Amino acid sequence: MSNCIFCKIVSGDIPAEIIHENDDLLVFRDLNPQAPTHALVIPRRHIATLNDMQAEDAELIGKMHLAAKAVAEQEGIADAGYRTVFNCNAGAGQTVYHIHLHVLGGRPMSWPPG
Ligand code: DGP
Repeated sequence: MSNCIFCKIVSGDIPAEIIHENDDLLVFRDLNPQAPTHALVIPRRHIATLNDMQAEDAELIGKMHLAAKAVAEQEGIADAGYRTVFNCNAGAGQTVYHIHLHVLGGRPMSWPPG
């Protein structure tokens, strides 16, 4: 998608601090971190929201979670604990319409989220 910020990160047109990648996805640090570790796992392929996921995307969603786990281990937050979040649509706080899995850790977290 030509007007999607995260597609531009995938293509290299916008810089990002990439900390993990493979053929299916990228993980980079969030521009506006909400925790000492705050990374975003995104698929290389444009999918706007979780509502747009299809059954054939199940493996991709699984790989995104495996990437979150790998990044948590890499960042040294796996044992202490970390949170993964998909925001879907504006009511949940989604601001970038290319699905992304937030990976947050490095500080205590409360529940429920705001
Ligand atoms: P959400 O609110 O769930 O749609 O989260 C979008 C996140 O994306 C937000 O935490 C800030 C981050 N973000 C937005 N634009 C950029 C960017 O250009 N670069 C990086 N690294 N992060 C961005």
